[in-house]
Amino acid sequence: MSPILINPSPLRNIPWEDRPAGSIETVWRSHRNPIIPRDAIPTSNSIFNSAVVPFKNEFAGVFRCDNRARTMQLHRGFSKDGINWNIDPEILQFRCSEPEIARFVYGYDPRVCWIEDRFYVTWCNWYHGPTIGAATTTDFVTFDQLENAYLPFNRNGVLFPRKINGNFAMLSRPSDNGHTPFGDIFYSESPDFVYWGRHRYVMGTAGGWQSTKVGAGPIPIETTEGWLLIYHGVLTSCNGFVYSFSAALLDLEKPWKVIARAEPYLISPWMQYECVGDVPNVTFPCAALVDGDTGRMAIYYGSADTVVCLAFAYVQEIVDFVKKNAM
Ligand code: BMA
Repeated sequence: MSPILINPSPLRNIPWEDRPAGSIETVWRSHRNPIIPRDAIPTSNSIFNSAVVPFKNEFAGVFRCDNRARTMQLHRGFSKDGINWNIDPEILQFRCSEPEIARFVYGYDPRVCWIEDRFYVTWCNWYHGPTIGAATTTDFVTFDQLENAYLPFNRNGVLFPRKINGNFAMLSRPSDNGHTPFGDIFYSESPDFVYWGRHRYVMGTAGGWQSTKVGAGPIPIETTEGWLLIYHGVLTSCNGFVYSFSAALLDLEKPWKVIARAEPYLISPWMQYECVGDVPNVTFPCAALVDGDTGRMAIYYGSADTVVCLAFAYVQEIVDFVKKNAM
């Protein structure tokens, strides 16, 4: 049992590769990267920034598939091993009784979070601009769309996996209508998943790799040291944005209080598949699986807005990294 995890669930079939001999990295990449190619379904231009969860002793997920008209769509997918994925070529359909919300224009960067008795999917959803869309599912067959969480413009809506102060809790990144040259992480609560409030500032930009904007990544992981948040940060180079990721620890009951935050990145675009693609120099994590018995983590991230990749780590080692390298 990993002593640091709170309420750990075993996940014996978590995808895993040992750290390569001689590696000094806290997070190391799969030698099978990219694990999902851009053309895994016949209509796709690219498949990236996607979310996976354990499901019925196997795995399921919601995938960002930009099609060959370059419309950003969501698709569901299933996998026995978390590495080889069958992505449904049909666009994911939502049930929604509210016509104002039901009109789907585009969706991207999904996250999936189990809370109490169902999965909640959040994504960047068009409603007169980007905002946070939401839906529930129990079976990855029927998806019931909920009210959008916020007004436009917002992105990177990431739920906590349990209620906090009796409320649903979500991180988000208020933005603009375009490629947003700014961005801080905020926290909000809701008693009913309709009305969101108690908005709190969590953290903003810092130096270097996270100097332009930051946004939450996978669902935070509850540890005895605080919520372990993996988040992306953006640097503006003379040649455009560079997306890296690292981690922070947030207070368990007041998650807007940052306990520690790493100064260096954990992963930055180094590999060819991260540096070359539709948008060069992007590593963008949207999901992490954790095995409660060993503390092993499998982090899913989009590379260069083109393909899905996998990296591995130990929860304890990322927590140690954040504390040792806190800014
Ligand atoms: C952000 C989002 C992400 C994307 C990133 C880099 O604004 O659109 O989906 O990975 O830009 O293009």
